[in-house]
Amino acid sequence: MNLQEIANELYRHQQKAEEMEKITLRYDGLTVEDAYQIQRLNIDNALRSGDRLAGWKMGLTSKAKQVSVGVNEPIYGRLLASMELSKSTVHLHGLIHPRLEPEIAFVFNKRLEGPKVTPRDVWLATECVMPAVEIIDSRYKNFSFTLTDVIADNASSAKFLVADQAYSPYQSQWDQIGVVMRKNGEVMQTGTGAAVLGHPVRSVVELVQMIHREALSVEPGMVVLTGGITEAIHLYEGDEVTVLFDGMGELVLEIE
Ligand code: 0L1
Ligand code: MG
Repeated sequence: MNLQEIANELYRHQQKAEEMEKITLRYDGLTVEDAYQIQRLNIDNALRSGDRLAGWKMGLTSKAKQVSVGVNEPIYGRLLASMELSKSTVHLHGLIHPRLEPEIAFVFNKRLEGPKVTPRDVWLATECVMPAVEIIDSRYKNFSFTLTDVIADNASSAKFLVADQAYSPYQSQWDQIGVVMRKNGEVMQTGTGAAVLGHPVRSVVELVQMIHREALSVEPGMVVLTGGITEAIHLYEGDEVTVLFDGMGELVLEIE
């Protein structure tokens, strides 16, 4: 099994926005470690083309998502600078079957590393916390995959947007932040920060411990998307999505 070839195939499908069969249909016995190697090789292709690692994302952080994929731990993916939206207009061109989910983003001013990182270490390294949304887009047909498929596919990463306003990490109880997501005026999803592993800070702790297995760390200036607060909603041309974060304003996205 050539992990580089699998990574190249995923990269090509992502670049052309063409869906593909799950890789596990062809590669029996792919391990979680193999899948993270494929993810890294896939991202290396982007870095060679001039992109930059902007941070990390956590996925499958809610019980509901873990159950739907049949796992009991979250996964991580890599965020590239090219994935970050600078304005709230989202172009569907270049995406296959995008979905959007509300998240809480952390931005760091110190390196975070090691197997024993604690929530206190995370707070000490946090510059600010920001409301955010992630647009996920599986490269697989029907958005259907196993754990190893989705890890290799960079945890379905596609785009993300953080709010204009940043907040002090100490300003809020991030597990109690309520979120209401509306599409075209209709309430589609509601949730609270506690949906993310009980508290979004726990997601950062898990991330640091997981990437330590590959001798990697969260670097100053990086952003971490901690995980979906609600189920993701489908996006279609012409939609207007608003995501209201309790006491922290609203992100408004126009889908074109
Ligand atoms: O950000 C996420 O939680 C997505 C992780 C991968 C699973 C999915 O695509 O729903
Ligand atoms: Mg997400």
